[in-house]
Amino acid sequence: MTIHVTAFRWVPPFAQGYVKDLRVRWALEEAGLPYEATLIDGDIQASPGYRAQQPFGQVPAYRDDEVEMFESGAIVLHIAAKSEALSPSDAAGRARVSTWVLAALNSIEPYVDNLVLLDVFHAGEAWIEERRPQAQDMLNGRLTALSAWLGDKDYLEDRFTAGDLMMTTVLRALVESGVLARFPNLDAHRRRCEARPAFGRAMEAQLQAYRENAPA
Ligand SMILES: N[C@@H](CCC(=O)N[C@@H](CS)C(=O)NCC(=O)O)C(=O)O
Repeated sequence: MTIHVTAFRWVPPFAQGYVKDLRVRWALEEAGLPYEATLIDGDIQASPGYRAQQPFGQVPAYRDDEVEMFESGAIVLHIAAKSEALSPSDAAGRARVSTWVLAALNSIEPYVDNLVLLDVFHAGEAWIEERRPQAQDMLNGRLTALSAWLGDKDYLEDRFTAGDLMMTTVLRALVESGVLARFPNLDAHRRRCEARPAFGRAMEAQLQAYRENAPA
């Protein structure tokens, strides 16, 4: 089976290591499935051909011998269905994996983005200082609940799954702000997951493309 994943040829340093093809690369590494990355730029993003594959012109898009997909969460769940490394094979276990992947994307990521994107896209604008406390409070509520669920467990369920993978990719956006450090068990979970060799290989593959295609 040949697997193709789209990724950016290059992004500015602040985004390097955070572009969402990382989720798919990581899942494929955990599953032991080789893949080819198709590197794209702004022209390709805007092209009708790419929009036919990814309507919003974003990365990642995914293709294998059977399916064509976009949305990192959907892609990771597709890969998880192929690999015990990412999901138990029984219906009850699979349901928990889907639940946590969706929880990461739907119940946590919007609150992370509300806070983090203030400084990414609106740095220096006066209104963000009025908005920040509210965004911080809403995020704190979600992280407090997630932290209570995790407790002293190593993973969100009784083993590593695609749910932990997705949650890690969401939570790691909070490291630089210092927010995650206020939730030691969530930060430890993030570190535990990032220490997995498959994460390291995925990260290196993303960064290698940027090194090779850095603007002169
Ligand atoms: N919900 C999408 C979001 C994908 C996404 O935000 N991709 C970003 C990179 S991390 C992108 O392609 N941004 C460029 C753009 O939106 O034009 C997913 O999870 O796949």
